[in-house]
Amino acid sequence: MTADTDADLIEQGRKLFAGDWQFIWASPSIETLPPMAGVEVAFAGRSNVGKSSLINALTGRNALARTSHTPGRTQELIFFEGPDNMGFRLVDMPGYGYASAPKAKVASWTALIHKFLQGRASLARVYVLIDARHGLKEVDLDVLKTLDKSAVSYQVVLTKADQVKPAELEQRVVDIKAALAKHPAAFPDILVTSSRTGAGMPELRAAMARLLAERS
Ligand SMILES: Nc1nc2c(ncn2[C@@H]2O[C@H](COP(=O)(O)OP(=O)(O)O)[C@@H](O)[C@H]2O)c(=O)[nH]1
Ligand SMILES: [Mg+2]
Repeated sequence: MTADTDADLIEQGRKLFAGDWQFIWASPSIETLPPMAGVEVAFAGRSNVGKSSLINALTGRNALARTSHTPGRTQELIFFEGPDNMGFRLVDMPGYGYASAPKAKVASWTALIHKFLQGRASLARVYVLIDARHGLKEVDLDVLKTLDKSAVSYQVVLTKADQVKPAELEQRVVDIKAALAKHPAAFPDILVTSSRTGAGMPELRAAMARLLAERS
């Protein structure tokens, strides 16, 4: 890729998120999902990893996706749509791996997530968010395995990069890349972001602009 295409994609990504994003649908179950349409990109990750904050940072709307200090509060698939009926949606997935949740609840979230990942033709990509302070955990690896079995391409996005020293961040990226080598369906590259500082947002928007261009 040339520097020019890079700059073009960054600009396309900026435009994609410059307009007014809206909440369109919340679904607590697989039966109540919105009809499949357009191109959907989902954000998955452990509770509290920063999914909602990332969606807010991407769209430039501080309160579009609700953020919470109480892990595990979002138990629905939440759909957001971009402006001008461009047919592009973001999906905030229910967080997994919430340690103190009752077992039955964990099982029902897991079933919902797995069903969604496996049966959604409009779903073009899943971004798996990983906390830069903690790296990959056992529950994350389970989700990667599920994604390997689904037809959806996925990529790891490190969150909260502002909380980690540069050397530690570099090591985390190396470790995760090594782990991803065992997951051929995963993008080998990792996006490093911070919703707090905005780091990595132009690149993540550009990645979605490229995906949209490939899909349409
Ligand atoms: N320092 C820092 N904190 C963050 C960042 N992103 C999210 N957080 C905090 O992490 C907590 C959980 O974020 P939230 O977006 O609700 O996570 P979710 O459960 O995955 O949706 C909140 O207290 C956020 O303020 C970030 O980039 N940097
Ligand atoms: Mg959330």
